Parts: sequence; C-alpha cells; structure tokens
Amino acid sequence: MEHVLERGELRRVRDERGTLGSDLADEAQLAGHLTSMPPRGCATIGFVRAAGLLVLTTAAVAGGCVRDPAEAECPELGVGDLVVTEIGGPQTGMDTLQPWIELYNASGKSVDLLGVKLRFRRPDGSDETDTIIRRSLPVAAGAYVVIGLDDDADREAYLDYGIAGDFHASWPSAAAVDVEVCNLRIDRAQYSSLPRTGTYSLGTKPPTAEANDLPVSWCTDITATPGSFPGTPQKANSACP
Ligand SMILES: [Ca+2]
Repeated sequence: MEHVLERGELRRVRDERGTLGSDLADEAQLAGHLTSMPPRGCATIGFVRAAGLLVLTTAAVAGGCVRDPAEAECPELGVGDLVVTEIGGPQTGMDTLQPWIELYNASGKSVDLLGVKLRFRRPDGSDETDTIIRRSLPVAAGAYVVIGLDDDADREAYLDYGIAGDFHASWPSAAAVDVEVCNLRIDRAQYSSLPRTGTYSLGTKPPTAEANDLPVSWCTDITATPGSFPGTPQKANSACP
C-alpha cells in the first residue's frame, strides 16, 4: 500500500510493519505540522482524501488579499452585548468629516473589541465590505465607541478606531450592518438612507439590539457640534421626537 501526494510534494511509503494504525498516526502528525506552519499570504493549506490518495491542497482566498489575515480573536460577547446606536454618513458641504458607526456596550462589563467584525452589505447584494478591529479597543460598560472611515493612526477626535485600512469602498448609502464575534452575529442594524446633515440615531434608552431592529426607533439628529461631527458621537443619543 502506498500513498502518493499530489505534485510530488510529499511522498510516503508504508513502513515494514505496515499497520493501518501507523498510517493514521503519520497522517495526523503530518497534518499537525502543516497546520502549525506560518500563514503564507492568502493561501490556505488542507488535505483531501481522493481515490485512496492523500492530497495536499492549496487554495487562494477569493478577492485578493490586501492585508495580512488577523488572528482569530474572540471577545467574550454574546447576542445583544454590542448595539449599533448611531450612523454618521457623508455630510453635505463638509467633505472633511469622516463617516462612522457607533456601538454601545450593553454587556454590563468592560470589554476589548479586538477581533470584532463589522460587515456592511448593500441591500441589493451588489457589494459587501468586511472590516475587523485589529488592535486593542477597550470599552467600558455602558459606554459608546465610534468606528469610522479614517486612518486609525491619524483619526479624527470623534473616532475611537479607524477602519480605512480595511474599507476600500465608499460609505454605503443603504446597508445592513452586522456586528460579529468569531462568526457569531451579535447585532444587526439596517438603514435605507442616511441624512446628509446630521446622523441616523437610535432614540431608545437604554439602547438594545431588539429596539434597533425597528425603523420607528430611529430618527435624524441634527445637533451641531462646532468643529466636529453633528449628532452625538461617543455619547448617549438624544431621544427621538
Ligand atoms: Ca451617540
């Protein structure tokens, strides 16, 4: 019995004892070695067993690879622990202001958002933009954090984190935004349009993941803040009229 690996990359011949148990142990050892290898850009490595052959496979991730994949970080957050509370879109006549999305920490504890994903999907399915928080971003219980389309290292004062490194698209004028922790969706907010003056703001107190599912819970906040973004970035929202 002989296993031949595709492309001649690896070849293994059964030892003289030739027990099945020996084969499986070798296979597991080999697989363990390969999965412990450092990442090779965007390639993934895996095994498939086909026609009695153990085949080493590599596959490129679709869509190219702009940045190195982030390590899987899984903050201890469950459904409803983060709530989308406010969205600031592009502002008429104020091109220097950067769009953003605000989250409320409803978990009752201080959390670090390193590893949290925000996925923006346009309603017609034409585009999806996935972003991930790539550094430590502590948020106190009951506090608000603002993530915006700016360079993280040189972000505006109304932003706590900049996602420009991941966000290679214009800010969507309509979208569903998913907040995810290691493939668990903990909140979703949807909007069909954004105000060109002011923000799209959740008016319920306290903010909850249930309330922000309802369009009636939201309104436009045109509160002006000299030298900054309108609305209430990093602060509790105003009640809706
Ligand atoms: Ca706010």
